[in-house]
Amino acid sequence: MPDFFSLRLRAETSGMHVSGAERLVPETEAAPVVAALLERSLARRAQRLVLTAERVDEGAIMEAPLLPVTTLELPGPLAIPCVGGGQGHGTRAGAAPDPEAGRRAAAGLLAAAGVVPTVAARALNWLAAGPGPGGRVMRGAVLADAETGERLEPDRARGVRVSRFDYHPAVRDAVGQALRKAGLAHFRVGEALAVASKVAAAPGAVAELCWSDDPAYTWGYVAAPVLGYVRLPLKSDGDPKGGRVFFLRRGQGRAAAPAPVPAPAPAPASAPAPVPAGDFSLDDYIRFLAAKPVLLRGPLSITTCREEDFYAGHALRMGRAR
Ligand code: PML
Repeated sequence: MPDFFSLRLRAETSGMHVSGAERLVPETEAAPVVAALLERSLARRAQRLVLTAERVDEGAIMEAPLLPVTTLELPGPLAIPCVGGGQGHGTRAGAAPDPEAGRRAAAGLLAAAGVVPTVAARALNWLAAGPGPGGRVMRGAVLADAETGERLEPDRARGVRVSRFDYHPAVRDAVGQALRKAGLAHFRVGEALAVASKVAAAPGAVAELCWSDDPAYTWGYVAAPVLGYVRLPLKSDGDPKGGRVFFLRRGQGRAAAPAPVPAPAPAPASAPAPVPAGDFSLDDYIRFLAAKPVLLRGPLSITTCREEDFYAGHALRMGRAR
């Protein structure tokens, strides 16, 4: 195997972050991928582009499973029964039937994944109001203790970054095809699924809540090792507030935390097992997200499912507090 390159492109205008891109590719693919990243950023007419290319020893790379994707159908005019992919639903910006129902469902999913319900409610409010100073959106993610809700990111303005990850070259094309076939061709879905899959592979990961700060993109997700990547409408068209919250259970050395709600029985075939919280520090967690090179592998499952069917299928308790 050749060495890999971590490629990171940041686009800025007037000192403000406009967009970013992240790839981890074999050396032989680095040049065309750099060209494609530049082309995409140039099309957005950013004033300043900063490209970082770093050689990564193949031996340092860890493989992690892709989270299974579910688009959750909430009660409302667009509800359809639990079916496989290919519905094309949930991809259009502005297609969100009811973001309030989405946020209620997200709170239930977070609780089922092991986030204390009051912490989940607080996190929904952070993203709704803008989690940064003065209600601004953050470039990186909020980090929250799943038990206490304590905010743990060292820099409240920037948040924590997820970097050095990509789809494994052996599955990248197949993942793209599967997403397109399921009507999930929007670039945000593919990028977010990769972020969420790396985040779920971190030691101590409990769950993630995300919706876009793109005013025209109204879908978001709750992701967790025990749930997979669950898409749902989470905001109204035109709303510029959004971001990510990563919930973690800290390692030994802190007050011991009770086990999370569900013991999925049987575990869904394609969902990866949660990574146990071992003896790791907050620094270890942040370093894993930013620095550990991770390649994500399939198989990728994509389904559309009603909320109650989803819980039944996962043997999880709906919206349960612990
Ligand atoms: C989805 O449609 O699956 C949710 C994507 C969230 C994208 C968040 C972002 O990158 O802005």
